[in-house]
Amino acid sequence: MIPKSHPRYESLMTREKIVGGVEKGITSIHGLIAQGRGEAFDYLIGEKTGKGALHAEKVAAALLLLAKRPVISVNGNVAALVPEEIIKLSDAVNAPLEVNLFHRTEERVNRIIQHLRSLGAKKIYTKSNALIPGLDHERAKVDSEGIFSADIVLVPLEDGDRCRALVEMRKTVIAIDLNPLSRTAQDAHVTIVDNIMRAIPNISEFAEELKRSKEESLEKLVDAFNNKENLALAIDEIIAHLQTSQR
Ligand code: PTJ
Repeated sequence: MIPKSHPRYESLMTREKIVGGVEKGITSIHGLIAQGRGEAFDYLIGEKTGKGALHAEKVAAALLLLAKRPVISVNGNVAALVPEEIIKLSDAVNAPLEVNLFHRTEERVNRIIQHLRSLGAKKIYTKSNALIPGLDHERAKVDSEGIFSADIVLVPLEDGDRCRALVEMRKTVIAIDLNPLSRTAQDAHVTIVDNIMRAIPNISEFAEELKRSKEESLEKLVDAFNNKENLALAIDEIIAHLQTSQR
């Protein structure tokens, strides 16, 4: 039992969620390593949503609202860390979920689907009847009506090459990745350098706010966004945070 008064309470509770995910068989053991890597970057950004990340979250909400066939990709870490929040976002922007795993086993896919359904997920693409071209690992397996034919895909905590393959399929890719230097972060159209625990609720909040906006103003927001500049801002924010942390 972690006391609420512990100075690292939130971070430790997040760890508990990931460990719980592994114990329930929804998160891969490699997910623990990914979480550790994420934590290190979160430390560098000051464990808060920076200006650039907030801006990317708003643009992501606009893109999801504008999309004709948006899909939210879910892996074992996402299912353990933010299951309710991802379902709420799915409802807010009308984007079905699809489980897509790097360390894929049919058992884990089914457990994640059951977990999401038990928490109220309405629309989940569950077939694996199509392949993303150019990928020779398990992440290539997708639903022909889901990720395969989506126009916009939200990919939180990616491992790299699927993001590029989706971009090559001419899809618009929104990534959530605490590492601004990762291949995913560099290849996506909109990269949110933030912890998924903060990013998903923020995107949902922006979606609720932007729902009332005209399509043209959403398009304006999207067109004005430059991912390279925003990634450079994320790195500047890390440097600024490190400089102010020096004693
Ligand atoms: O469930 P599976 O089989 O699909 O596997 C999922 C993981 C995440 C294990 C797999 O995709 C993987 O190995 O990913 P990587 O290569 O470790 O990359 C994960 C990226 O997400 C890294 O750049 C981390 O910094 C970042 N990351 C980790 N935790 C978080 C995060 N970004 C945002 N929020 C986090 N909580």
